[in-house]
Amino acid sequence: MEILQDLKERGLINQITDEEGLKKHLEAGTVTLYCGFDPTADSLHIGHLVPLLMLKRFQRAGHKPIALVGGGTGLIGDPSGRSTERQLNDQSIVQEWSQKLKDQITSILNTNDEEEKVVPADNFDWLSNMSVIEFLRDIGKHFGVNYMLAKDSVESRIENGISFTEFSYMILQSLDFLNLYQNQGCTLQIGGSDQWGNITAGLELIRRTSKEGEERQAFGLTVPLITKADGTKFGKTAGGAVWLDPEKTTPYEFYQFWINTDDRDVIKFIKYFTFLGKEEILKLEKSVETEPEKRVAHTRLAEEMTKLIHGEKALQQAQNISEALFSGDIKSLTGEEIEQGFKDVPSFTLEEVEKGLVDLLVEANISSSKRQAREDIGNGAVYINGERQQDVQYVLSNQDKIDGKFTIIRRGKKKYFLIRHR
Ligand code: 545
Repeated sequence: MEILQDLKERGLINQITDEEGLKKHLEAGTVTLYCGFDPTADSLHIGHLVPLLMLKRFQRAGHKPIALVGGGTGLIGDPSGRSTERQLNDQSIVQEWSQKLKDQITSILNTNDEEEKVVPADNFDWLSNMSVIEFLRDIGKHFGVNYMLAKDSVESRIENGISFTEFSYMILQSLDFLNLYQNQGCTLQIGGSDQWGNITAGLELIRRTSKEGEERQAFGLTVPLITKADGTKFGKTAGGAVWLDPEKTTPYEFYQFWINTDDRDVIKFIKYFTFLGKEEILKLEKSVETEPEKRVAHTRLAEEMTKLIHGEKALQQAQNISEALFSGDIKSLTGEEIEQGFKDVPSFTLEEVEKGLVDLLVEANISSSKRQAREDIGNGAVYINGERQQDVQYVLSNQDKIDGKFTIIRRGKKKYFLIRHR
């Protein structure tokens, strides 16, 4: 199917600078396009995924994507979508984060050997070498201050203040577009709707720097802001953002995030985030209507996303953990899975090899006193690795250790505690 048509049907298009022109341009041959990511954090989160995966959609349609990391612009700070001035980060931090983003982006985009590899570009390479004379003489001259003041990103900041540094940001992003246009034949920039002003500024620069009689054609396309049926912000959980870095958001948490999607949003998210085709999506849509209790669409969304970002093995583990927590059959889990699944439960490090259960419950703060501990055990409220233990004399030993490292204690229906063994 034609790429723009597919994107439209998925609800992925917010604005295009010249839709008819872009359509023709895409039909005429391979188009080189780009999207930029500034190193303002050490990882992307799921809010950045839609434009990132958009690069992949274009790639699958035969076009050539460039992922740009803003090693240069990350030192300046984009005012777009922000109500206050950014705090500048040290150069060493920005460099470190740039590398992390590059690794993350390449690992997500380069999953299939058959597709051409996406190599990240870094605007530090050309911005850091530019002289201030060249910047003001050759580039700055093409930007009217009134034009810049009228941009949303600037206009909305006039009242509270904006530094010359952030005010100038759009010129740098424009310079990138011009540079990629001239050196790599890049004719399309994509981004979130907050990037519209920067993208169109770049198109303006490309036009203004063309030679007499030279026909220049370039385009901009933005993806919509993701909204949720309940009106809350997309991509946030009680624990904060949902990161793509497994050290920051475990694959299990990541999987759970998608599983917990509101019924009213699940099909929209499948269209936004997965590569599933029309037919399949239609079937899933039916299942939401006819058998919502089965949560077929939610499960599929969580599977597709976890596999895409973390790989097959991590998905398997996330499923094992979810299954074990649901059934209470903890014993079947590996140490690695335990670590992930019980990351946020209270934990206690046990030094002794053997320990009476009553003492353990008190020392680990699971029961409030010895008397309470005996009562809890007697009542059948205490479980070791998913199995009820009603013997108040019970002594915890090596055989209760999972992978030689962990014991899971549960009190009541779902209060879990992690015992770590030395
Ligand atoms: C820099 C130089 C360019 C082109 C683009 C840029 C970056 C752009 C920007 N983009 C956002 C961003 O967020 C931080 C990501 C890493 C932690 O600020 N000026 O860098 C987001 N972008 C993706 C989408 C966005 C945007 O990376 O465009 O809309 C979020 O969905 O906010 O030459």
